[in-house]
Amino acid sequence: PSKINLKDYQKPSFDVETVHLDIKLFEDYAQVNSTLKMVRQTTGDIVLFGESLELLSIIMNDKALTSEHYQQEDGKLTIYEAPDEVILDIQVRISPQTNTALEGLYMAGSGDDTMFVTQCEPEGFRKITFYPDRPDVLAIFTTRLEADKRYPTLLANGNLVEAGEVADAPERHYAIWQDPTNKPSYLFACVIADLDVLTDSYTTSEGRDVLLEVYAKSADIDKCDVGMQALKDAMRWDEVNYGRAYDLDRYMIVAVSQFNMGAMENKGLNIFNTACVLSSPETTTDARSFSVKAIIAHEYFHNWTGNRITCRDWFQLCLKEGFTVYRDQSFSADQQSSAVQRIDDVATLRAHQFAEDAGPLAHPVRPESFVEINNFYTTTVYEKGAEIVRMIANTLGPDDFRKGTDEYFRRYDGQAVTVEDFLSALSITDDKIEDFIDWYRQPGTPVVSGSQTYDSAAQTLTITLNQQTRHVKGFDAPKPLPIPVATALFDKDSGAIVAERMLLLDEATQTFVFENVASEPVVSLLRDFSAPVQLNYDYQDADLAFLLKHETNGFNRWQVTQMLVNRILLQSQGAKSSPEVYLEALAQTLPVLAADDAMLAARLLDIPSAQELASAIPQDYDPVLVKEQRDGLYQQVADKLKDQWATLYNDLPMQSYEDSAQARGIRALRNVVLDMALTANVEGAADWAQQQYDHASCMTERFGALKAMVNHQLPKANDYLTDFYKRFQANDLVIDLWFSVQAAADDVTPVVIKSLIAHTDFDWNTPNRVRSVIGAFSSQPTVLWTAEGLKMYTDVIKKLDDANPVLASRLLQVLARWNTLAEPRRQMAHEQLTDLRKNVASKHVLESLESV
Ligand code: DPP
Ligand code: ZN
Repeated sequence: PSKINLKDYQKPSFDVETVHLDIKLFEDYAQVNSTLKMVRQTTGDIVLFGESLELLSIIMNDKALTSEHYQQEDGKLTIYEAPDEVILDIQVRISPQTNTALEGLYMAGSGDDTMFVTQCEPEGFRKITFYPDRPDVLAIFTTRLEADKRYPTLLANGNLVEAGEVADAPERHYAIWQDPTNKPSYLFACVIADLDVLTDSYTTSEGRDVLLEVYAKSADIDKCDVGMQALKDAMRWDEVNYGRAYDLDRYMIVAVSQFNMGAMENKGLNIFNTACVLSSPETTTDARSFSVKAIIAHEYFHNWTGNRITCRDWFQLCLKEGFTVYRDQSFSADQQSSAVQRIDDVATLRAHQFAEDAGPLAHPVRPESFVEINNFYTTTVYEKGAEIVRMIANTLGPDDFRKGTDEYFRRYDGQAVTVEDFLSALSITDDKIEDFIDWYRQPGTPVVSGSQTYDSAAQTLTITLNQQTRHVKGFDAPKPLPIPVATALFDKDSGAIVAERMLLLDEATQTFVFENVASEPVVSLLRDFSAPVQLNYDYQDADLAFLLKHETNGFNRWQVTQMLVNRILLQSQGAKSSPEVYLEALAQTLPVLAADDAMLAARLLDIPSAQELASAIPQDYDPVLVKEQRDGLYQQVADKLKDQWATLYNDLPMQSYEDSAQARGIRALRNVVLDMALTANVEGAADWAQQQYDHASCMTERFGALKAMVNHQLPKANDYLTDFYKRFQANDLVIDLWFSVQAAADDVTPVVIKSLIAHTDFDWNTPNRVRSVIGAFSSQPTVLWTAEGLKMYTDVIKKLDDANPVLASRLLQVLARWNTLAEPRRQMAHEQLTDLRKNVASKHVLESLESV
C-alpha cells in the first residue's frame, strides 16, 4: 500500500459550492443521487474518491459521461477536460445492509431491530458517493432521505425544511434537511431509524433558541438525561471560557450500539456510541458516567474547534483533536476536583501515550506520512496533542491564551487550516509560542534528568536539567524542545514554599540559579505535570516522603507517590527506592485524606498498570516479572494498612445515590478499600463484598463488589456473576461489563477467553462487545504474551481484518511493544506477527505491521 506525504499536499483543483444528496433506502440496497456544483480553483482534472460503490451514471453539465471521459482506478475517479464551472449528477448504488466496516452508511442492529447511520470521518463519505472527499473542500449540503415508514426517524445535518409521503409509494416517506454552514464531507451525517427522542432547549448568549434532541431506542430513552444536562453545561461553558456560542437552531445526538469510535461531531447531528451517551445510576458506573459528560462536551466543543475551523488535510488531525481534548479536560476539571482530573489525564497519558511513544508505532503529534489515516486516531495525536496546547496555555497565562484563541477564531473561522496557523494566532502576544512547532514534529517522550547543588556561602541553589529524546527510526535526529518545568523550593524545616518558578528548558543542558536561598531546600519539579516528559531527578527517598507531606496540591502529591512507586518497581532501570518509605508515608497520609477528599485518597493508592510500567522498560521487558513485582507491592500496601481497612470501609457507608463529586469519591474509595481488604485477607471482607453487591444503590457499588469477588476468586463469585447476568440481560452495555470483568480477571486463562467468545451473546459485529472481551483480555500481559495468548489474539485480528479493518488495526496496536520483550517471548511474538502479516489484506492492519 502506498504512503501519502504531508509535503505533497496540493490544493484541490475544484471547489464544491453546493451538494444535493438524495438517499433512497430499499430492502437490500440504497440508491444515492448527488448533484455537485463545482468551480475550478487551479489547473487540473476533477478528482473524486469512491469506494465500494456501484457507479450507475455520471452526467456533467447535462451530458452523460462515458468511460472515455473519465478514469476509475484505486478508489479515484478522474474526470478529464472539465470546464471551469460544472454541474455533476452522479448515481450510485450502495449496500448499507452488508457494510460491516461501519464506515459510510451502514446498518446497525439485526433482525427487526435495525437502524441506518453514517460514519464519515475520516474517509467514509467516499463509501456513500463519489466526491472530493477531503477536509479542505467545504460545501453547503442539502440532503433528502427516503425510506420505508417503519423507519420514522429521518435525520441529517442542519434544519428540517420539508417532510412528507412519497407519491405512488404509500409505505414510504421522505425528509429534506438543509445545512446552512459550509462543511467538509467528513462532517456529513444521516440517520434512518425508529427512535424515541428526549427534547430540551437552550438559549445561547447571543439569544438564539436552540432545540436540543437526544435520540435513542425506546428502551434507552430513560438513560439520556445525564447527556442532555452535560450538553447544556458544555454550551454554557464554551460561551464563558472561549466566547463561543452555538450557531444552528437545532442540535441532535443519536445513540447507536454499533460504532467504531466513541462519538462523532457531525455538524448539528452528533452520532454517539451508546457507551458514550447513555447513563443511569443503575446501569452505569461513575467513571463511565463522568466520561459520558466529557465526551458530550468534547463533541460539542468540536463545533468551533474542528467544524467551523477545520483541518486542511488529515495530517493536521491534532489541530482539532489536541485542542478539543484540552478543552474537554478543562471542562471536566470544572466538574470535579481539578487535582483528580489532572491525575486521571496524566495517568492515561503515561499508561497509553508514553507506551506508544516508546514503541515501534511512535509518530509525531502531526505525522508526516501515512498509509491509512484511520491508524492515526491515536493517543499521541489526541492526548499528547492536548498536552502541547496545555503547555502553550500555561506559558501564556489565561489572559494571553484567551487573546490567542479569540484571534484564532477571528482569523480562521470558516477555513481549513494547519498547525502553523494555530500557532501563529496563539503567538500574537508572545512569538516564542511558535517554537512549540517542534513538539508537533518530533516523536518520542523526552526524558528530563537533573540534579542540584547548594552553595551555603553564596546562598544559591543551582538546578541542572538536561533533556534527551530517543531517536526514532525513520525520523531526523531529535532536537531539544521547549519544556516548561514548573518548580517550587520547599524549606526543609517549615515545609513552606520559599520560591516558585517556571523554568523553561529549551537546550540540551541548562542550569538555573535561585538566589537568596537560606538553606538547602527540597525541590519539587514538573508540578501539575507541566510537560509530557519522563522525569529522573536525583532525589533521596526522604525528599519524596517530605514532598508527599508538604506539596500543596493533590496532583503533586499523587505525582510524588507515583515517583516512589516507579523507583521501587523499576529497580532494574536504575531507579532505587525501598518500599518502607512509601508504605510509611501512605500509612500516615491515607486515613487523614480519606475523610477529607475520598477521591484523591483512592487515587493515592494507585499503582501503575503493568502496561504503564512496561513503557518505562526500553529493553527485555519480562511481563511475568513486572506483574509479580507490581502485585507484590500491592500486597505490601494491603498488609501495611491491614488494621485500618475495616475502619476505613465502615467510615464510608453506602447511601442513597447522589451524583456529586463527594459521593463519587466515597464510592471510588470504598471499592479500592474493599479490594485492599480482600488482598490483605481481612476477616469478613468477603461478606462486605456480598453485602455491597446485594444492597447496592448504583452500578458503581454493585460492579465494584462483583469485580472484587471475581478478582479474588471468592467462592460465591460465580453465583454473583450469574445473578448479574440475569438482572441485566436486556442491557447490552451492562452485559459488556459482565464480559469484561471476566476477561480482565486476575486469573483469566485462554480457556476462559475462548468460552466468552463462544457465548451466545458474543457478537463480532458489535465493536463494544468485541472490546469488552478482547480489549479487556489484552490488559493481562501475562496471558497475552504467551504462545496461546498471542495465537488467540492474532486470530482475532485475522478474523476482523476483512470485516472491520479499523477495529482490527486498533486492537492490534496493543501488540506493538512486542519488540521490547525479553526472549523467548520476543521471538515467539515475532513469529506470530509474521504469520499474521501473511494472512491479512487491509492496508490498516498491514501498516500497523510494518515494523515487524
Ligand atoms: N469522533 C472522534 C472524536 O471526536 C473523531 N473526531 O474525537
Ligand atoms: Zn475529537
